[in-house]
Amino acid sequence: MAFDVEPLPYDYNALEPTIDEQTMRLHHDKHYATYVTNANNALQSHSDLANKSGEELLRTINDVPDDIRTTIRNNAGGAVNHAMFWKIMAPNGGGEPTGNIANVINGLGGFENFKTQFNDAGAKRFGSGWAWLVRTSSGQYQITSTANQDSPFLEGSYPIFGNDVWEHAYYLKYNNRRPEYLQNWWNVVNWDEINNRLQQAGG
Ligand code: MN3
Repeated sequence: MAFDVEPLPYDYNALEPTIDEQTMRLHHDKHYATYVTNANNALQSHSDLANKSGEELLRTINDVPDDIRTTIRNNAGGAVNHAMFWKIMAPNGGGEPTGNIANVINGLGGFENFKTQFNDAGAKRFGSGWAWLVRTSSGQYQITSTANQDSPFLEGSYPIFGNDVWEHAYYLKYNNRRPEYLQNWWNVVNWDEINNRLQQAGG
């Protein structure tokens, strides 16, 4: 399949003051768009992979030919991760979790405890990567983190939601203060979309 640059579901400045307009413009139009372009370029020479979705490509990464495997891991990963990221944020987001995700989070020790653990996973990710809540193939919910653009799909887990802790996600506004970004990010979390993803994950 060819990846599309999915438009932001809100204006570039809609997540202010949590995430500034310039960061959103660069992050969406440059960083994300480049992952999409690179993934599509790699797939051009492999028409046999044309029917696979991004999720399928990542779930079956070992079936992707050697010459493009790393490119797909990084760039299909980047395309899929960011397509999720834009949607799980919203201008009127934040607040306490609602619906089924509230039950999952309560099962993991409650929202305050959950935020602390999730932020810790993001803060301790050395270099670039993501913090995640995943549903494993055996139906367990876990807070994890991955390096680079590695997707939980690579390990057979479903990414319920994740936060991007690459410097490009926060550096213009927060500089080196990643923990402050992680803390503020909860103000723009879109629980409705996260509940949609939880359902897709089978939870
Ligand atoms: Mn990013």
